[in-house]
Amino acid sequence: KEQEEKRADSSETRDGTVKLRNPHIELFDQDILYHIALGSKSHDLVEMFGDVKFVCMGGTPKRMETSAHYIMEEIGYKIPTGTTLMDISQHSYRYSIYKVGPVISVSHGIGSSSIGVLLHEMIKLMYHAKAEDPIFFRIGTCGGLGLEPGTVVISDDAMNGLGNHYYSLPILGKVLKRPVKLDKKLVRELKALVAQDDPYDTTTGTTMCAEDFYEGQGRIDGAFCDYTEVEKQEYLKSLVTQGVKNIEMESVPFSALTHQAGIKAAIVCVTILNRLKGDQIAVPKEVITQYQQRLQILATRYIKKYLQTK
Ligand code: R2B
Ligand code: URA
Repeated sequence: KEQEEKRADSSETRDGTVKLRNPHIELFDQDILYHIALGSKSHDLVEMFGDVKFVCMGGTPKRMETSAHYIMEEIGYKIPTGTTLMDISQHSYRYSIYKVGPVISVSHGIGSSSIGVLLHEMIKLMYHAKAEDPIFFRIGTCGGLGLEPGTVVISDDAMNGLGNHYYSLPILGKVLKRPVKLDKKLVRELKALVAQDDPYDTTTGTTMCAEDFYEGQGRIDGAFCDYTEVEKQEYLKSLVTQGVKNIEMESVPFSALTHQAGIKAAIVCVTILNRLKGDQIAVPKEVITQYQQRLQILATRYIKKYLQTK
Protein backbone atom coordinates (compact mmCIF):
# COMPACT_ATOMS: atom_id res chain seq x y z
CA LYS A 1 0.00 0.00 0.00
CA GLU A 2 2.81 2.35 1.00
CA GLN A 3 4.52 1.62 -2.31
CA GLU A 4 1.39 2.41 -4.24
CA GLU A 5 1.20 5.76 -2.43
CA LYS A 6 4.87 6.45 -3.15
CA ARG A 7 4.28 5.70 -6.81
CA ALA A 8 1.34 8.10 -6.84
CA ASP A 9 3.47 10.75 -5.15
CA SER A 10 6.23 10.35 -7.72
CA SER A 11 3.89 11.55 -10.46
CA GLU A 12 4.96 15.00 -9.26
CA THR A 13 7.58 16.50 -11.54
CA ARG A 14 11.17 16.48 -10.36
CA ASP A 15 11.72 20.22 -9.95
CA GLY A 16 8.22 20.64 -8.54
CA THR A 17 6.90 22.83 -11.33
CA VAL A 18 3.70 21.76 -13.07
CA LYS A 19 4.38 20.08 -16.41
CA LEU A 20 1.71 20.42 -19.06
CA ARG A 21 0.61 17.24 -20.73
CA ASN A 22 -0.32 19.18 -23.84
CA PRO A 23 2.37 19.75 -26.51
CA HIS A 24 0.35 22.45 -28.29
CA ILE A 25 0.48 25.13 -25.63
CA GLU A 26 4.19 25.85 -25.99
CA LEU A 27 3.70 26.50 -29.70
CA PHE A 28 1.22 29.31 -29.07
CA ASP A 29 2.40 32.88 -29.13
CA GLN A 30 0.27 33.53 -26.07
CA ASP A 31 -2.03 31.34 -24.02
CA ILE A 32 -5.22 33.14 -23.09
CA LEU A 33 -6.81 31.92 -19.86
CA TYR A 34 -10.15 33.27 -20.97
CA HIS A 35 -12.40 32.47 -17.99
CA ILE A 36 -9.99 33.91 -15.43
CA ALA A 37 -9.14 36.97 -17.51
CA LEU A 38 -5.37 36.34 -17.60
CA GLY A 39 -2.89 35.61 -20.38
CA SER A 40 0.66 34.35 -20.65
CA LYS A 41 1.76 37.44 -22.58
CA SER A 42 -0.62 40.10 -21.30
CA HIS A 43 0.42 39.33 -17.70
CA ASP A 44 3.70 38.47 -16.04
CA LEU A 45 2.36 35.23 -14.60
CA VAL A 46 5.69 34.23 -13.03
CA GLU A 47 5.83 37.54 -11.16
CA MET A 48 2.16 37.39 -10.21
CA PHE A 49 1.81 33.71 -9.27
CA GLY A 50 5.29 32.15 -9.13
CA ASP A 51 5.15 31.99 -5.32
CA VAL A 52 1.83 30.09 -5.12
CA LYS A 53 1.88 27.03 -2.87
CA PHE A 54 -1.86 26.52 -2.36
CA VAL A 55 -4.89 26.86 -4.57
CA CYS A 56 -8.13 26.69 -2.54
CA MET A 57 -11.27 26.26 -4.61
CA GLY A 58 -14.82 26.63 -3.41
CA GLY A 59 -18.22 27.25 -4.96
CA THR A 60 -19.01 30.93 -4.56
CA PRO A 61 -17.05 34.18 -5.09
CA LYS A 62 -18.18 35.62 -1.74
CA ARG A 63 -17.12 32.58 0.26
CA MET A 64 -13.73 32.53 -1.42
CA GLU A 65 -13.27 36.24 -0.66
CA THR A 66 -14.14 35.62 3.01
CA SER A 67 -11.81 32.64 3.00
CA ALA A 68 -8.98 34.79 1.60
CA HIS A 69 -9.49 37.31 4.43
CA TYR A 70 -9.44 34.53 7.00
CA ILE A 71 -6.22 33.08 5.57
CA MET A 72 -4.67 36.56 5.45
CA GLU A 73 -5.38 37.02 9.15
CA GLU A 74 -4.17 33.55 10.08
CA ILE A 75 -0.88 33.59 8.17
CA GLY A 76 -0.25 37.20 9.15
CA TYR A 77 -0.05 38.42 5.57
CA LYS A 78 -0.16 42.20 5.23
CA ILE A 79 -1.43 44.24 2.32
CA PRO A 80 -0.60 47.97 2.12
CA THR A 81 -2.69 50.10 4.52
CA GLY A 82 -5.74 51.53 2.82
CA THR A 83 -5.87 48.82 0.17
CA THR A 84 -8.27 45.87 -0.02
CA LEU A 85 -8.03 42.41 -1.51
CA MET A 86 -8.92 42.52 -5.19
CA ASP A 87 -10.64 39.94 -7.33
CA ILE A 88 -7.87 39.36 -9.88
CA SER A 89 -10.34 37.88 -12.37
CA GLN A 90 -13.08 40.45 -11.89
CA HIS A 91 -13.17 41.24 -15.61
CA SER A 92 -14.02 37.66 -16.49
CA TYR A 93 -17.39 37.92 -14.69
CA ARG A 94 -17.09 34.13 -14.30
CA TYR A 95 -14.75 33.05 -11.53
CA SER A 96 -13.21 35.16 -8.75
CA ILE A 97 -9.58 34.83 -7.73
CA TYR A 98 -8.03 36.29 -4.57
CA LYS A 99 -4.36 35.95 -3.74
CA VAL A 100 -2.89 36.19 -0.26
CA GLY A 101 0.86 35.60 -0.45
CA PRO A 102 1.35 31.93 -1.38
CA VAL A 103 -2.38 31.13 -1.25
CA ILE A 104 -4.94 31.51 -4.02
CA SER A 105 -8.62 31.43 -3.13
CA VAL A 106 -10.78 30.88 -6.21
CA SER A 107 -14.47 30.21 -6.88
CA HIS A 108 -15.42 27.28 -9.12
CA GLY A 109 -19.21 27.55 -9.56
CA ILE A 110 -21.48 24.50 -9.59
CA GLY A 111 -20.78 21.14 -11.16
CA SER A 112 -18.33 19.24 -13.32
CA SER A 113 -18.23 21.47 -16.36
CA SER A 114 -17.78 24.63 -14.31
CA ILE A 115 -14.93 23.26 -12.18
CA GLY A 116 -13.54 21.43 -15.23
CA VAL A 117 -13.03 24.64 -17.18
CA LEU A 118 -11.48 26.32 -14.14
CA LEU A 119 -9.14 23.36 -13.51
CA HIS A 120 -7.78 23.56 -17.06
CA GLU A 121 -7.03 27.23 -16.56
CA MET A 122 -5.67 26.96 -12.99
CA ILE A 123 -3.38 24.07 -13.98
CA LYS A 124 -2.13 26.10 -16.96
CA LEU A 125 -1.76 29.13 -14.70
CA MET A 126 0.47 27.13 -12.33
CA TYR A 127 2.49 25.93 -15.34
CA HIS A 128 2.98 29.42 -16.82
CA ALA A 129 3.76 30.81 -13.36
CA LYS A 130 6.37 28.09 -12.73
CA ALA A 131 4.82 27.56 -9.30
CA GLU A 132 6.54 24.77 -7.39
CA ASP A 133 4.56 21.87 -5.94
CA PRO A 134 1.27 23.72 -5.58
CA ILE A 135 -1.34 21.84 -3.54
CA PHE A 136 -4.98 22.15 -4.56
CA PHE A 137 -7.83 22.05 -2.03
CA ARG A 138 -11.53 21.98 -2.72
CA ILE A 139 -13.53 23.23 0.22
CA GLY A 140 -17.28 22.97 -0.20
CA THR A 141 -20.70 22.05 1.06
CA CYS A 142 -22.33 18.66 0.61
CA GLY A 143 -25.19 16.45 1.66
CA GLY A 144 -24.19 13.94 4.35
CA LEU A 145 -25.32 10.33 4.62
CA GLY A 146 -26.20 9.52 8.22
CA LEU A 147 -23.97 12.30 9.55
CA GLU A 148 -24.92 15.12 11.89
CA PRO A 149 -25.18 18.38 9.86
CA GLY A 150 -21.98 20.36 10.29
CA THR A 151 -19.75 17.26 10.05
CA VAL A 152 -16.53 17.75 8.10
CA VAL A 153 -15.77 15.03 5.53
CA ILE A 154 -12.27 14.59 4.10
CA SER A 155 -12.68 12.59 0.89
CA ASP A 156 -10.40 9.60 0.56
CA ASP A 157 -12.05 8.53 -2.69
CA ALA A 158 -14.63 9.83 -5.14
CA MET A 159 -17.07 8.16 -7.49
CA ASN A 160 -19.65 9.25 -10.02
CA GLY A 161 -23.40 8.55 -9.99
CA LEU A 162 -22.81 5.15 -11.59
CA GLY A 163 -20.38 4.16 -8.86
CA ASN A 164 -17.37 4.51 -11.18
CA HIS A 165 -14.11 5.86 -9.83
CA TYR A 166 -13.22 7.76 -12.96
CA TYR A 167 -14.12 10.99 -14.69
CA SER A 168 -15.68 10.32 -18.07
CA LEU A 169 -15.81 12.99 -20.70
CA PRO A 170 -16.89 12.74 -24.34
CA ILE A 171 -13.86 13.86 -26.38
CA LEU A 172 -13.89 13.74 -30.20
CA GLY A 173 -17.02 11.63 -30.08
CA LYS A 174 -15.60 9.02 -27.70
CA VAL A 175 -15.76 8.76 -23.94
CA LEU A 176 -12.40 9.25 -22.26
CA LYS A 177 -12.10 7.92 -18.71
CA ARG A 178 -9.60 9.46 -16.35
CA PRO A 179 -9.09 7.75 -12.98
CA VAL A 180 -10.00 9.49 -9.78
CA LYS A 181 -7.11 9.61 -7.33
CA LEU A 182 -6.70 11.46 -4.07
CA ASP A 183 -3.45 11.69 -2.12
CA LYS A 184 -3.86 9.30 0.83
CA LYS A 185 -0.97 10.88 2.71
CA LEU A 186 -2.58 14.30 2.46
CA VAL A 187 -5.83 12.81 3.78
CA ARG A 188 -3.93 11.43 6.80
CA GLU A 189 -2.13 14.74 7.35
CA LEU A 190 -5.43 16.63 7.30
CA LYS A 191 -7.04 14.11 9.64
CA ALA A 192 -4.11 14.56 12.02
CA LEU A 193 -4.92 18.29 12.21
CA VAL A 194 -8.34 17.65 13.71
CA ALA A 195 -8.25 19.06 17.24
CA GLN A 196 -9.58 17.06 20.21
CA ASP A 197 -11.77 19.97 21.20
CA ASP A 198 -13.23 20.78 17.76
CA PRO A 199 -16.96 20.99 18.59
CA TYR A 200 -17.92 18.90 15.54
CA ASP A 201 -16.93 15.59 13.98
CA THR A 202 -14.47 15.19 11.14
CA THR A 203 -14.52 11.94 9.22
CA THR A 204 -13.10 10.41 6.04
CA GLY A 205 -14.83 8.41 3.32
CA THR A 206 -15.92 8.18 -0.27
CA THR A 207 -17.61 11.19 -1.84
CA MET A 208 -20.22 10.74 -4.52
CA CYS A 209 -20.11 13.33 -7.26
CA ALA A 210 -23.49 13.95 -8.89
CA GLU A 211 -24.16 15.66 -12.20
CA ASP A 212 -27.18 17.39 -10.73
CA PHE A 213 -28.39 18.70 -7.38
CA TYR A 214 -31.93 17.26 -7.58
CA GLU A 215 -32.64 14.01 -9.45
CA GLY A 216 -28.91 13.27 -9.79
CA GLN A 217 -28.73 13.15 -5.97
CA GLY A 218 -32.00 11.21 -5.59
CA ARG A 219 -33.92 14.20 -4.25
CA ILE A 220 -37.69 14.21 -4.41
CA ASP A 221 -37.97 18.01 -4.29
CA GLY A 222 -36.90 18.93 -7.82
CA ALA A 223 -39.18 20.08 -10.62
CA PHE A 224 -39.37 16.44 -11.73
CA CYS A 225 -39.28 13.12 -9.90
CA ASP A 226 -40.02 9.71 -11.40
CA TYR A 227 -39.19 7.54 -8.37
CA THR A 228 -40.71 6.97 -4.93
CA GLU A 229 -39.41 7.98 -1.51
CA VAL A 230 -38.85 4.26 -0.81
CA GLU A 231 -36.70 3.86 -3.95
CA LYS A 232 -34.76 6.93 -2.98
CA GLN A 233 -34.10 5.59 0.55
CA GLU A 234 -32.98 2.24 -0.87
CA TYR A 235 -30.58 4.02 -3.18
CA LEU A 236 -29.11 6.24 -0.45
CA LYS A 237 -28.70 3.21 1.83
CA SER A 238 -26.89 1.34 -0.96
CA LEU A 239 -24.49 4.29 -1.16
CA VAL A 240 -23.85 4.02 2.58
CA THR A 241 -22.95 0.33 2.19
CA GLN A 242 -20.44 1.37 -0.50
CA GLY A 243 -18.69 3.63 2.01
CA VAL A 244 -20.14 6.86 0.66
CA LYS A 245 -20.25 9.56 3.34
CA ASN A 246 -21.33 12.55 1.32
CA ILE A 247 -22.70 13.80 -2.00
CA GLU A 248 -21.59 16.90 -3.86
CA MET A 249 -20.97 17.92 -7.47
CA GLU A 250 -17.26 18.46 -8.21
CA SER A 251 -15.15 15.78 -6.52
CA VAL A 252 -14.71 13.52 -9.57
CA PRO A 253 -13.35 16.06 -12.09
CA PHE A 254 -11.36 17.74 -9.30
CA SER A 255 -9.62 14.54 -8.18
CA ALA A 256 -9.17 13.16 -11.69
CA LEU A 257 -7.77 16.30 -13.31
CA THR A 258 -5.41 17.24 -10.46
CA HIS A 259 -4.12 13.66 -10.50
CA GLN A 260 -3.68 13.81 -14.28
CA ALA A 261 -1.64 17.01 -13.83
CA GLY A 262 0.50 15.44 -11.06
CA ILE A 263 -0.84 17.94 -8.55
CA LYS A 264 -1.39 16.94 -4.92
CA ALA A 265 -4.99 17.62 -3.96
CA ALA A 266 -7.57 17.16 -1.24
CA ILE A 267 -11.32 17.65 -0.87
CA VAL A 268 -12.82 18.79 2.42
CA CYS A 269 -16.57 19.33 2.59
CA VAL A 270 -19.02 20.13 5.34
CA THR A 271 -22.44 18.45 5.43
CA ILE A 272 -25.32 20.92 5.52
CA LEU A 273 -28.04 18.27 5.95
CA ASN A 274 -28.46 14.56 6.54
CA ARG A 275 -29.84 13.19 3.29
CA LEU A 276 -31.24 10.12 5.08
CA LYS A 277 -33.60 12.55 6.81
CA GLY A 278 -34.61 14.87 3.98
CA ASP A 279 -33.81 16.88 0.90
CA GLN A 280 -34.58 20.54 1.53
CA ILE A 281 -31.88 22.79 2.90
CA ALA A 282 -33.65 24.41 5.82
CA VAL A 283 -30.56 25.47 7.79
CA PRO A 284 -30.29 29.26 8.09
CA LYS A 285 -27.61 30.97 6.00
CA GLU A 286 -25.69 32.04 9.13
CA VAL A 287 -25.44 28.45 10.29
CA ILE A 288 -24.16 27.36 6.88
CA THR A 289 -21.59 30.17 7.06
CA GLN A 290 -20.46 28.85 10.46
CA TYR A 291 -20.23 25.32 9.07
CA GLN A 292 -18.12 26.56 6.18
CA GLN A 293 -15.68 28.20 8.59
CA ARG A 294 -14.81 24.67 9.72
CA LEU A 295 -13.34 24.02 6.27
CA GLN A 296 -11.32 27.22 6.32
CA ILE A 297 -10.05 26.30 9.77
CA LEU A 298 -8.84 22.86 8.67
CA ALA A 299 -7.30 24.07 5.39
CA THR A 300 -5.59 26.95 7.20
CA ARG A 301 -4.17 24.63 9.86
CA TYR A 302 -2.54 22.69 7.04
CA ILE A 303 -1.33 25.80 5.24
CA LYS A 304 0.17 27.29 8.43
CA LYS A 305 1.90 24.06 9.34
CA TYR A 306 3.27 23.74 5.82
CA LEU A 307 4.53 27.34 5.70
CA GLN A 308 6.18 27.00 9.13
CA THR A 309 8.17 23.96 8.06
CA LYS A 310 9.41 25.48 4.80
C1 R2B B 1 -22.17 21.57 -3.30
O1 R2B B 1 -23.04 22.58 -3.27
C2 R2B B 1 -23.35 22.99 -4.60
C3 R2B B 1 -24.81 22.75 -4.90
O2 R2B B 1 -25.62 23.43 -3.99
C4 R2B B 1 -22.41 22.21 -5.48
O3 R2B B 1 -21.44 23.04 -6.08
C5 R2B B 1 -21.76 21.31 -4.54
O4 R2B B 1 -20.81 20.45 -4.92
N1 URA C 1 -24.39 20.37 -2.14
C1 URA C 1 -24.84 19.30 -2.83
O1 URA C 1 -24.40 19.06 -3.97
N2 URA C 1 -25.78 18.52 -2.27
C2 URA C 1 -26.30 18.76 -1.07
O2 URA C 1 -27.17 18.02 -0.62
C3 URA C 1 -25.84 19.88 -0.36
C4 URA C 1 -24.88 20.68 -0.92
